[in-house]
Amino acid sequence: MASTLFDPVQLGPLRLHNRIVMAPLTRNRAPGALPTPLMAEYYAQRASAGLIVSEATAITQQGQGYSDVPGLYSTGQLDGWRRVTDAVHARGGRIFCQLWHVGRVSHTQLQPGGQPPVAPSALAAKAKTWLKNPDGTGGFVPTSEPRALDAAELPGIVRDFRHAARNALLAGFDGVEVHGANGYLLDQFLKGGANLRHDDYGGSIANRARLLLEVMREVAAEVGRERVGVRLSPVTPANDIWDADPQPLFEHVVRELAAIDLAYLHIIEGATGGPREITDRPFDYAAMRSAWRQAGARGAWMVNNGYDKALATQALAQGADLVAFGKLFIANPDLVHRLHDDAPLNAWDKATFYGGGAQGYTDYPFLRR
Ligand code: 8OZ
Repeated sequence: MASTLFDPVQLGPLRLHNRIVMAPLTRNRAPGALPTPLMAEYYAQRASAGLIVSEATAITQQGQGYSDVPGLYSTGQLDGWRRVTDAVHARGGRIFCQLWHVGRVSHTQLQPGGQPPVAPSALAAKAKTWLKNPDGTGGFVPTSEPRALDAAELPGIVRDFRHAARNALLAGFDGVEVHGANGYLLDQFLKGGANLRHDDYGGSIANRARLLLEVMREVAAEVGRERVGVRLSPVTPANDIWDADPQPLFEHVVRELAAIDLAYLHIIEGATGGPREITDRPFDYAAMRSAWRQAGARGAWMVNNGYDKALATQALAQGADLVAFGKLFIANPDLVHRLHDDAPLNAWDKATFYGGGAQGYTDYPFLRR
């Protein structure tokens, strides 16, 4: 019989209680990039997910692109995350840390020394970042003009990812997910819309995939490949990213990833947080998965974007192993229980997605406690 969303599944060394994943969700409630006790409460409320993937977490200050998103490069940040992971584990949950470098999706105000953000090429993203005003309210502003990274700087970025992965395990995370999606640094290298380089990291598919693959090998070497996943978004237009020919690009990427034998691939289908089908950017996800499996991959195939119970059940029947839910988890801390019982779902409040405090964060009601 086909497995259901509520069947346990093995993920590397971890036994997950179910196949329902809490997707990484940026919430901008970490002032000074420090995780707070309120964040521990928020994640602990959602610990019945088979797996939680943390909100995107900057590997360095250079990797920061928004006000009040957390980092994982200072002892204070590690201490804050330790409270989060302890709270999740106390409720029997599992949590991976999503490791993030935003690349050009940033603002000089957030960068070390007020410098420009870094990118594969000196091309600004027509995208917004979120900055906090002095009065504490927040707002979206255009990203700053980036500078192109020198090839000599890239080994340092790979080391920064590896170092953050080590920090994640020190802070009690069960593993890490590298953020390779949504128009951030690694996706900028992958895709022709942001990468105009003429060196070993630009031009051909193999060259554009090089940085991502170097990061994945180093992170896997640091924490063990069975504790590592990666998030990819072949066709999302998020943060002004695009590629003229994503199918061969991503089939190359997954064939190379198969050799690293990661715990999972996390695939955003369509436009992040938006339509699952993009008519001018068709993409064959089944072919991508076949390329990965045919290259010997044993990990889990995690799908995301706009899933409800019916669509998720169908995805499992068609070979997905895990399904990640985002906005539904914001509004329903007990989403697993509600999906299981076909109970009504709380509606989310968009106005409180980014920034603020407990309201719209830890105050969504449970069906029963
Ligand atoms: C929404 C707002 C800010 C950041 C992503 C980390 O899209 C994000 C993000 C989403 O992956």
